[in-house]
Amino acid sequence: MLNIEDFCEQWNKEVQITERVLNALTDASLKQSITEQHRSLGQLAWHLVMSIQYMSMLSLSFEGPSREQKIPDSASVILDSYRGVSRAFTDAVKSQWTEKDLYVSHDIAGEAWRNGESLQFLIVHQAHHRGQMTVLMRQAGIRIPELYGPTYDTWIDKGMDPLV
Ligand code: NI
Repeated sequence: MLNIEDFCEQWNKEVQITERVLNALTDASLKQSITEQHRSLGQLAWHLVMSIQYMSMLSLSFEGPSREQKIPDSASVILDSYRGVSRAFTDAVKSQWTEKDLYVSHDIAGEAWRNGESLQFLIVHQAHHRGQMTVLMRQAGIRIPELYGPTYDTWIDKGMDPLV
């Protein structure tokens, strides 16, 4: 990421997609997992909230849930937390950084990462976990909203045969 405006534009689109996914969750669905050893839908959803909060490691100051906070068992609480932390983070990037800050490095898990790389990682990492979530959502019998295009459910809505 070489430009704060470009990041915010892309990030805001990604946030909207994530909000659609989180908005589709039900409280009962949060327990859905492939096996008990794997992360549940609720754990993955909360991981997306906390991965934004983790960006405070990049010398950004913004409000978000504490790491000690228990994972909420309410889908609407997770959505509200996501909305709050994603907006606070975006405001912090816009108001606390200039383009030069994108080249500043921070130690992330023992490696030096430029902030621009961390922003790119945030987007890709979120998309990765969102993909995992949609599989669990399907298993939980939830309608899948449109992410990057139609899903099985929205093809049906449009009176089309879902593509295979
Ligand atoms: Ni992760």
